[in-house]
Amino acid sequence: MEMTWRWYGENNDSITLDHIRQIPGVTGIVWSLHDKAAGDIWEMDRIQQVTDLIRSKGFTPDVVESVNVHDDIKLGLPTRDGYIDTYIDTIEKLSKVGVKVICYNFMPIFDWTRTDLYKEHPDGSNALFYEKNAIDLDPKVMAKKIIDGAGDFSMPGWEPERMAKLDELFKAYEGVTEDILFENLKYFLEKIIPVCERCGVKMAIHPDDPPWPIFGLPRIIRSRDHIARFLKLVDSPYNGLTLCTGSLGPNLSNDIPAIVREFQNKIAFAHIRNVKVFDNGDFIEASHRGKDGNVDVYEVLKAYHDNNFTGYIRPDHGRHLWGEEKNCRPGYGLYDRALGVMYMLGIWDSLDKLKEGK
Ligand SMILES: [Mn+2]
Repeated sequence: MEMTWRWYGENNDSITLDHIRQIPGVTGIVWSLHDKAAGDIWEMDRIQQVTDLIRSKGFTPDVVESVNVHDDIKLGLPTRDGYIDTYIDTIEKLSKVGVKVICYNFMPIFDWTRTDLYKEHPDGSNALFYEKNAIDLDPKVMAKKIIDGAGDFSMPGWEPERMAKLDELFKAYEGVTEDILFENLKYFLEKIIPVCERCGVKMAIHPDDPPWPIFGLPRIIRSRDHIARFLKLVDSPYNGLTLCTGSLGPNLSNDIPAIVREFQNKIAFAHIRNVKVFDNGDFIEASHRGKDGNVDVYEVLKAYHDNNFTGYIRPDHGRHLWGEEKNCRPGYGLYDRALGVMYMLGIWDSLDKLKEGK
């Protein structure tokens, strides 16, 4: 496996590439052009500039997270073909600089959703929190909370311009069921996967977060059965998964180590994150240590290790520690993710030794 780190780009992240170089074992940067909205053209010179910078610091730029999918594609509107052409153009350009994996999601309107970006843990750190009952609120109230809470940082998927069109978007999604969303995803994949096969770029869909429908919108990548259905839409080694333990984790009936074992050959990118789920269904993001939450991180990593996983892996959201609150992107501080890297590498190195019989 290759340990990576999500970085939001120069002047767009509280963390620099020089910081990341000092975390043991991190060899790849997961990047994107974060100022691009879904459907925008990615210019070759911008792509070249970022990947040159990443390489100049000794990292690989093999994984892009994300290239966002326009809602017209998810909705299956006649305008989707133009947006799919633009998406294909981006895949082709990214392949030219050596990108191997593109992470994306197919969630209607909203990206990951939380009710509180800075919920305090008993130890005084704070983290992203989801209160089940608060989600019945008006989605506009929710959007405002997330945008305001993020301060000066723009939140991918929660761009104010998009949120201003919420009424329009909700109307457009009226009548869009799970089956229709699957159909529209299949149409998109049938157009892009042949391009990916030619270019050597794997598409890796990210599960829905949280793993259940919200605001009456369908969500289709949220359990073992949904993943199995997704993989059958287009059967290709280039149609794969970003397996995110933190997205599947809040539904305790998701047996994540079993999911990893079953679909491992289709997992291009592993997101490791821990969540602590409360009896009432609320959940908070916890340290990567398995004992601090409900995700058995050891068993997940063992599932990857047993199958000699050679894909990309990264620590996902961490808590905000040691004064980071509001000085970093929510969930993307330095310290807790760095601790997460060390926890994961500790487990991985031990598993290596055990396998070698040492
Ligand atoms: Mn994730």
